[in-house]
Amino acid sequence: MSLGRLTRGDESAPNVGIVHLGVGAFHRGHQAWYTHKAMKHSDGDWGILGVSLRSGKVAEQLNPQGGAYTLVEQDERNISTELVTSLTQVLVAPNNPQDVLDALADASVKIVSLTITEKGYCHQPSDGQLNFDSPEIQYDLAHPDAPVTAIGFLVYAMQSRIAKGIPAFSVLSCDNLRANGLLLQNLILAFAERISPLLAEQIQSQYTFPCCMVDRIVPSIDETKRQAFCQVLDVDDQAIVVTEPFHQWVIEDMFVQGRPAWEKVGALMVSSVHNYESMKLQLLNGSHSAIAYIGKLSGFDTVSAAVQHPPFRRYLHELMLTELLPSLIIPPEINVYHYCEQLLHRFSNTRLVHETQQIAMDGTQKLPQRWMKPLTYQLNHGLCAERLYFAIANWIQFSSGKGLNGEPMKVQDPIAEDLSLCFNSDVKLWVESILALPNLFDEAVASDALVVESITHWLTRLQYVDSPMALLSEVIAKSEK
Ligand code: NAI
Ligand code: CS2
Repeated sequence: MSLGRLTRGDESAPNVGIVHLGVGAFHRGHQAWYTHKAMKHSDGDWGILGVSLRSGKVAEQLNPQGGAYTLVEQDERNISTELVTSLTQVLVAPNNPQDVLDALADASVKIVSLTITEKGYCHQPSDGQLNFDSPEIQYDLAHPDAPVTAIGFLVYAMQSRIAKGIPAFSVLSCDNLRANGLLLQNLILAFAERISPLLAEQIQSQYTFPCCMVDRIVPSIDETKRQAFCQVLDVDDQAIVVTEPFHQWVIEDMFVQGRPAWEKVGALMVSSVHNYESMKLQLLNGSHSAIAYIGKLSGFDTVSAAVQHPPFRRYLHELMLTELLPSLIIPPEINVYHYCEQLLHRFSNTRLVHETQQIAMDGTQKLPQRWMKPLTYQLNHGLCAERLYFAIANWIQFSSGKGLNGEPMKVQDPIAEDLSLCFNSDVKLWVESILALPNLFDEAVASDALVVESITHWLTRLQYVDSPMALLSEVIAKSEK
């Protein structure tokens, strides 16, 4: 018998106070869930109107359900489910951009949040500047009535609000980017400046862009797993998300028209998020990327399978403590050794099918903020960076599109073609051309002889083994010299 479709039940939709761009798995597993709980705790008109800037799929999943979906929290010991009702509806921007501009310009909107992936910001990863060469940015500069990027939508909506005298909203980036709010503010101002310097000034003086650190592992879910959960729940939920019990949200408290009572349901409101964010980006995301590339080349499809391997676990633990940690200032209330242990525990959660392929995606957008600062710091302080060089060598091998035994690797990256063109049977030339790719590595790092030599060493060694795991003892031995 087919299952009935999930609905909101007796709950009416809340009034909208937030527009969210990019209603992917993460938004549903994190901010929409926090906002749902905050409204249950303290009321408030903080319903979320979702916007997809890409496909209509998520709208087809959520709209027939009145925006409601089930959040499943799962680890080896516990499983719990919760109906989340903070989302009201999802608009699909390519179908009707004007509707999205109108929604953003509506006076009821006090916050616009985003999870559009790193590449959705159209910036240069090395220096955070807006990429004016991006065809989408050029398109948006010429099409104020039908933009396609988040930057275009936000600036034109702000322009319309300012013209109509509607008060500003706050813009909350929830993507894994360093100083995400500041970065987005600079991109918005650079775009607005091209329209008119006055507009840029008005935006700068009226709108705020709090930075925040977001953390919760929310893998994408495949159809088989979704259907299995639906059978257990006895309802057809097309928008289900499966996540871990852990969740963290640290937010700079600078909202121009108020915010949900997120602090009542576990979020930490602070004046500066910098140290939390660097800690998470380097220790969690930095390790995650190492797991993704080394794991993919070793034939591990999931994070939990890769970290079960004891020598790899040791490598990760040492990577965190000796190479990713020294450049960090850890917030005083956090025991970083416990934090790292907890990360390994979270990565081991076999109930989350977190594919190494998902994390390996968009490496050129992710690695500059995950590996570059610790690498530069280790170099400048004469500290060991061997495990990072090894991880970079694995990323370069993965990015060629071929594994160690010639098996295909699926490279999903905005510059996938450039990456594969860098391949050279002379390994040193291969490394040099990767390091010379524009807007990726710091120049000082890319031209450092030790960096080139060390990555070349590991990439060469990879050519002689079937799996990177065969080199872990060498990596550890070389690190201890
Ligand atoms: P997802 O694949 O489920 O959703 C991605 C969303 O971004 C979709 O709405 C898609 O339409 C949109 N998008 C993709 N490319 C875009 C572009 N060029 N311009 C505009 N929108 C675009 O991914 P998920 O899991 O929701 O993750 C999204 C982001 O959230 C990540 O990239 C990361 O920055 C952040 N995040 C994710 C976590 C996770 O565990 N999934 C945890 C912490 C942060
Ligand atoms: C992951 C993150 O996909 C990735 O690159 O490293 O999305 C990770 O799951 C989250 O940041 C956890 O908070």
